[in-house]
Amino acid sequence: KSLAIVGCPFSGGQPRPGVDQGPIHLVEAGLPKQLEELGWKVHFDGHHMFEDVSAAVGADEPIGLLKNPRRVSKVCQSVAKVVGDHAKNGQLPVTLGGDHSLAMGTISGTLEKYPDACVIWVDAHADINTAETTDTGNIHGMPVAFLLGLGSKIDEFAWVKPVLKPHRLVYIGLRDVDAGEKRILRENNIKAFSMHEVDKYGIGRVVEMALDHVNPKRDLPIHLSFDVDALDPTVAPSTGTPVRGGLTFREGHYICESIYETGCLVALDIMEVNPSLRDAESVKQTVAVGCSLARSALGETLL
Ligand code: DIR
Ligand code: MN
Ligand code: MN
Ligand code: MN
Repeated sequence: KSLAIVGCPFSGGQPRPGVDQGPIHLVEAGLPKQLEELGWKVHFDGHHMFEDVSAAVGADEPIGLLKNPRRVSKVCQSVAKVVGDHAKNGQLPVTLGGDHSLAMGTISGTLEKYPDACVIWVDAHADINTAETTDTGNIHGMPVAFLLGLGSKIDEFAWVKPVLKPHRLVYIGLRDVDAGEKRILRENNIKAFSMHEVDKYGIGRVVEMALDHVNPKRDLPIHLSFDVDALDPTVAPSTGTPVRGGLTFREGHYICESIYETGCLVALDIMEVNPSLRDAESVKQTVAVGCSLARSALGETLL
């Protein structure tokens, strides 16, 4: 039972500074030790600072609408390698963001080691805009589209292979989905449980239905990518794009606990904690929630 914490202080997929400090706060709050106490052998060889990337990239003018495209691409490529290598060494990668564009890297890395893995994406947003549909140009709203191979091909992102199949992806927690994204979800038959379904069926049934869709026999590896903005802003206030009407504290943790119970988890992302937003108490609360979500996904139980 061995895991590797991959700290990714990176904010280039969105405009708000501070999300790069998320992983530093999560580690300083004691996450490595907390995971050790759950019985894991924890490898943490420091945060990945990406200095070589920033130096190599220079000014990084937009490509079409996409902002910071070269930095995002190079950082994600390096994250893919780190995550893939840890997975191949038998260490479950726990990636701490940083903004959610990083999942382009983490999921590429996971699928290299486990080509039949499925992805459970917990988020207020679908993060499935293409170069054509994006309103903001922020790449943290686009990683899923890259992984599915949707949208026009951009040379800079040629390393991202369309490794993810639409039927191996499921969403939980959506409530702020752009019009173009809704069309993409529909056209590609992608299963999504929005907050409407969470209200209607309860989180227990939603997780069961989500697993039935991507992992019917409970025998496929699972990559859980958790954007803390899936939680209600009263639960996780310090994040860049909060949306009201989100998951409760327990609903978020229930998702993590039930995925751990499948025994299929092979990679975990905790993304979009931004310690420079809101007051000190909110920051403390959001960092603590990031840590407790990770613990729940890695075996902490209530009894
Ligand atoms: C919006 C917001 N759909 C975009 N996305 C966010 O920028 O494409 N993702 N906030 O986390
Ligand atoms: Mn490492
Ligand atoms: Mn996200
Ligand atoms: Mn989000």
